[in-house]
Amino acid sequence: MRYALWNYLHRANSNKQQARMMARHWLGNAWMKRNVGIDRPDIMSSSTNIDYRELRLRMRRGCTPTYMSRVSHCAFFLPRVFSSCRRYLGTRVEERSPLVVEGGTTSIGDGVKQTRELKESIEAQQKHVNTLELFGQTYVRDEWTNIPTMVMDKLGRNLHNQKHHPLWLLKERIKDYFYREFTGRCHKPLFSVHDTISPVVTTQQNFDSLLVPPDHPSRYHGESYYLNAKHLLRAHTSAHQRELVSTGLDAFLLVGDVYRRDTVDRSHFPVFHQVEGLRLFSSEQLFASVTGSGPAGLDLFEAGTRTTSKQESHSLEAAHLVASNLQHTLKGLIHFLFGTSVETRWVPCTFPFTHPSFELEIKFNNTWLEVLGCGVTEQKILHAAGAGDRIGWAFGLGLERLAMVLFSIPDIRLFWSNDECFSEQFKVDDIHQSICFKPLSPYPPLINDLSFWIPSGESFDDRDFYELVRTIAGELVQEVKLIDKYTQPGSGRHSRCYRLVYRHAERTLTKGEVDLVHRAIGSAVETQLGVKGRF
Ligand code: FA5
Ligand code: MG
Repeated sequence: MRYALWNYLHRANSNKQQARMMARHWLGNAWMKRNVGIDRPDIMSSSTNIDYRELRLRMRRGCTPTYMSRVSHCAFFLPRVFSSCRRYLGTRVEERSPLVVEGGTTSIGDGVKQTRELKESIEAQQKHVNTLELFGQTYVRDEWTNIPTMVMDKLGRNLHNQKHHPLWLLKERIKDYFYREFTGRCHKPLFSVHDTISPVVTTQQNFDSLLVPPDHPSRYHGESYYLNAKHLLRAHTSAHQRELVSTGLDAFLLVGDVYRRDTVDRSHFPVFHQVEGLRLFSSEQLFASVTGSGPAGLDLFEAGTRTTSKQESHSLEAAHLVASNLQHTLKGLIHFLFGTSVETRWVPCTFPFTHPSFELEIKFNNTWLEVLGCGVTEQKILHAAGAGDRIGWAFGLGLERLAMVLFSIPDIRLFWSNDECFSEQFKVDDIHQSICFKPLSPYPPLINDLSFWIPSGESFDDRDFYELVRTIAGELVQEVKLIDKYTQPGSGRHSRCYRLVYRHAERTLTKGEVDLVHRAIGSAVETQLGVKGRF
């Protein structure tokens, strides 16, 4: 079937160079090298049509779901192949979102000849239609399921655990700070570290356990990646706070990959990594020995409490001490990582699970970049976790953002790079060795705008558009910006214009390649988001 697709791509494109490039992208470099390193006459047959019999046979014989997602990606451009895929795999290839990966990693069937085998094969196929398999668990799909291949492919990569990856390096430095600074009896580290907890969580863990109200926007379908109505890929590492506290821990760091449907720019990515920190104190510990930060802590605490009228259930004085200790700890961490070379500021904010709450921003390339959120943990959460009347703080920091500042990495997509020029720069013997990232050759951006009408009375969610762009363009798009909004007098319909900056992190893109992807996005917004293109 790959031959058939290659054949189709090659014949459908007058530009052979471009056809090769698309084929490499979708069929994989290794396959291309093996099979079409030099144009093979048997593949480049004289027929201009796909051999559908061959296609059907190969589909039945063992298409893995991942492979099917690639096929359906191609199918975006190849309606005939697409309908054929659908005919044989039913809803495994979704029309609305061609990049959705279905099922686990086993193949569908095995050359079905006998009736019994055929029946089994159909049953197995049906199972894949209705389920998703992740980390050995099966989840029943429903109308909440919305995980695209691009995200699925990143599951299990665990960049934070890959030795010498910049995120691993930063994690190790953060651990080192906590191990050195906070020790208990016999100099044993106070903080335990957990970095292998599965990112699949329940809505109970991600929201309810943290007092996120039922109507809170973070619960919207468009905000997160759901396996089904009850399970999602964690949107923050705070999802595990309650379970870890309830195991009796009172000081821990939790490092993990987190997933969000978010904006597209240099400092946001749908998959990123957070370090969660939490520390609890008994009131004796607190009043006897906690280190605060003097008047600066008081200012911070007061700024935070002014932002909301919520009543604290624990004493203001204790909360004040905890907030000061939190600030002291984080200031120490920033100093440990950066010395005095960065400018920082605290910004009061709100989280349902802490009060008061703050964000820390660092000046990076002349703009303020938010790197973490933190606060005094809501007492209700600690009670529910069985922590009695202890009180404490928690923080959640974005590893990518801190690493960008620390190593001068200009674009968040680079963390996923397989280019050795990138990874080699972080291979150091000592985790504290200073590293200043040398940017890979600066590949030029290609900028294309996209405008469309939204029918009057219809709502339109930017994030659906971002998601669609990511689904089709993958990591070719560096940034999507809304540059114009307009309402037509009379008809009441709205127009929007987005600017798409195409830029590959590791190579120069050609205009032809980008035009093709841009056109595909143009037709997908019409068919999938119900708008009318102005192109
Ligand atoms: C949270 O996720 C809270 N759970 C943090 C927290 C923990 C608060 C404990 C209080 C107590 P927030 O959504 O602000 O907060 O994300 C925390 C950090 O993750 C951000 O400061 C940023 O550094 C990083 N981050 C958030 N979204 C993205 C993204 N799309 N790409 C890269 N990094 C991100
Ligand atoms: Mg934030």
